[in-house]
Amino acid sequence: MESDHYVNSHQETKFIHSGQQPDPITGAVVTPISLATTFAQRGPGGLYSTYEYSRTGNPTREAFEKNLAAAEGGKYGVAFASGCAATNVLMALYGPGDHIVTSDDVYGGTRRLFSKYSAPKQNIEYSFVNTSDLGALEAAFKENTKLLWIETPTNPTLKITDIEAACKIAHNHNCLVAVDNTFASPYCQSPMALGADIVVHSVTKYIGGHTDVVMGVVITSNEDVYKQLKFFQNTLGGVPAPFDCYNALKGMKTLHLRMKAHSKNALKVAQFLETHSMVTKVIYPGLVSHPQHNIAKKQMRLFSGMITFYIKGGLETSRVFLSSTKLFICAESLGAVECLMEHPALMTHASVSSEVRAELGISDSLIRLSIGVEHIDDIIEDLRYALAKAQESLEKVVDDDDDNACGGLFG
Ligand code: P1T
Repeated sequence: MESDHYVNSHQETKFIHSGQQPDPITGAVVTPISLATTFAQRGPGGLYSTYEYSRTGNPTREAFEKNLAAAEGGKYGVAFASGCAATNVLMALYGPGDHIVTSDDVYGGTRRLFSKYSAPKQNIEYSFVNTSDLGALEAAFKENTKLLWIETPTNPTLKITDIEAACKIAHNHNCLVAVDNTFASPYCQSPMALGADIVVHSVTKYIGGHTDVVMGVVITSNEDVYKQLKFFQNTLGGVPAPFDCYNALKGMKTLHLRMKAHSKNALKVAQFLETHSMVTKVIYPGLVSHPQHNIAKKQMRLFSGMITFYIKGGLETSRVFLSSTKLFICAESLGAVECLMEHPALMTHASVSSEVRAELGISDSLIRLSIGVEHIDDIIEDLRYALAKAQESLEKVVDDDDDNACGGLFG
């Protein structure tokens, strides 16, 4: 759906108002949840022509689609029942003989979709490359490359790709660029302003923001891509429920407030972790120590709320840490108001082969944090406690080893 007259407003204003206006009949300020499955084609006053059938078009969904199109600076938004459904429908635009270049470190479910479904079933060829390395990216293009898929920051190792530079390379090869903007959110990063043709979101994350909606969306200004997406939305049928669209719209109204709080807390947590003896490495785009910090600074308004770190020890220490927090909840997903944490190797990226995980640095010591908007002191206290527990367990393992050793450390 085409974006509306808030197109020249600031992000915050667009998030709150785009795609919505008071209901013409009741004056209701909030977009109603329109549950009707079908719409009368003829009424007493004449023809009603806007909607036909709710899979094809729904007023609540359309408000959300317009809102997201405006938020990302695109013309059209097309919503789906999940982030994976949105990615899948975009892949439906391609087929046998087409080649797609993709970031190597993408959400495990995206990698599974590409390598275990689209590649074997649609005969699409994928090259997984480190898109942060522009030389490697340039070398990956072929005659038949149709799409560059970038995830930045990546899930889970938070690699940053220079979106503007990557778009220039791809466009030189007559190739479209899609950016999965889930980890940044439309507030922290605007890929279309940097040249991207398509933006994809798992709405389930920062946009929803309250751990109560599973949804996805694709945004584009490309008329041809939009027409195909609309066709596939109606034909394949993976549409979101009106209630979910309402929830996601509600999430958009506070997105900027939440992203500021997530980003502020995350920087403090990252700085705390960097000083902790149980942490061997912290990855956060807002830290000067991040290898692509300068690119992140150039293309992100704020650095968002995702942190990954390597804990001293192995799987057992990770397990102790993950079971010792009181505030952080060990659960998949991210971008919520509450602090979440997870173990990518055993959870979100378990479907990725162990060889690929090893290449990407997704080891048993890697822990991913989604920093919430609780009070920073409570967040840090919780981490301090769980890290102390992990340290105790590590020292115990060393002691136990000593008990079993013949002659001790120097013996
Ligand atoms: O879960 P779903 O709404 O289908 O979105 C898939 C998806 C797409 N892109 C990115 C970058 C994602 O992180 C996800 C989902 N990720 C998780 C569930 C997770 O915990 O990482």
